[in-house]
Amino acid sequence: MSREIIVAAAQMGPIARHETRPQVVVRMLALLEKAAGRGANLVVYPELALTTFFPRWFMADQAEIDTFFETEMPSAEVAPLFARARELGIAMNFGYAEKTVIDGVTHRFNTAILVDPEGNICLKYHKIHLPGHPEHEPWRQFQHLEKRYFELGEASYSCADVLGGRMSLAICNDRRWPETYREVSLRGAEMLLIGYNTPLHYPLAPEHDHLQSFHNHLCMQAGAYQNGLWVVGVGKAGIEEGVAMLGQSCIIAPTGEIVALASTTGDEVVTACCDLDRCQELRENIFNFSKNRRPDMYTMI
Ligand code: CDV
Repeated sequence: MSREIIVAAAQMGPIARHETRPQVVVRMLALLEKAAGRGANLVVYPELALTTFFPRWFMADQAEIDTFFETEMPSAEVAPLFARARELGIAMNFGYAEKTVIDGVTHRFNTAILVDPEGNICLKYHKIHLPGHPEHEPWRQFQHLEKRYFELGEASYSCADVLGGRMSLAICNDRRWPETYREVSLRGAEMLLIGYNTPLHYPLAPEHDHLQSFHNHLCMQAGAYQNGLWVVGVGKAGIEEGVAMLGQSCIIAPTGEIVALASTTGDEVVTACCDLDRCQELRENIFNFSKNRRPDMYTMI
């Protein structure tokens, strides 16, 4: 049986602060239709795909902050996207800000979900490496307040069997950490889906600003190769509320090669036919973990 799936990286251009969920969903639907026209089985959207990247602003009023959060998924506004994907028989992954009550306590997470072709949420992930800072830092050109608005969640690294393959999720800054790829590959993941929002300017090390694109691909290509899995990285790109965001969305084979790459900073779909059996090219050879990996020597981790 073929284990080839057609994957669509659905990059999104800037989302303005005033853009409503229905307006964003219309854009996501257009990307979905384009992907369907190319035979896609899976569509991958960015981190926090339903809104602008709101952690760039300091907000003191929790009611205002909560306007960026979803309290149910699918919400009435996102339901048309679920319905159309189900109709087309396409699985999808996207990120959103989740507000939920667990045991009477309200939590807020930076969340990604995987929705199977039947429209069921089959995997949920809460971002593990939350970057930025918890307090207002007026010296910055823009804030990065993920540490203020989100908390670490329960839904950490795990996998779901979808479309005949084993899929896993991570979000943005998680892609820079080798632990992410190793953890999911040890769990058997054959494809890792990663949405991101990456400003071109990094206030703490502006001397690296020109390396954003290089580092984006460097970490995902290395993660793919060193763990023998497919990686799909999808950004929110372009000038969003005055902040330049990295595009360069891509699909990476287990060899580390980029097989599809976005060429704009707007809404754009790039696709690749991904043979999940290609993971074996690495996993049965140089990265045969059970034969060659030496956890007994890795005493510091
Ligand atoms: N949304 C992110 O996690 N962004 C970080 C930036 C702040 C470095 C990233 O790793 O791309």
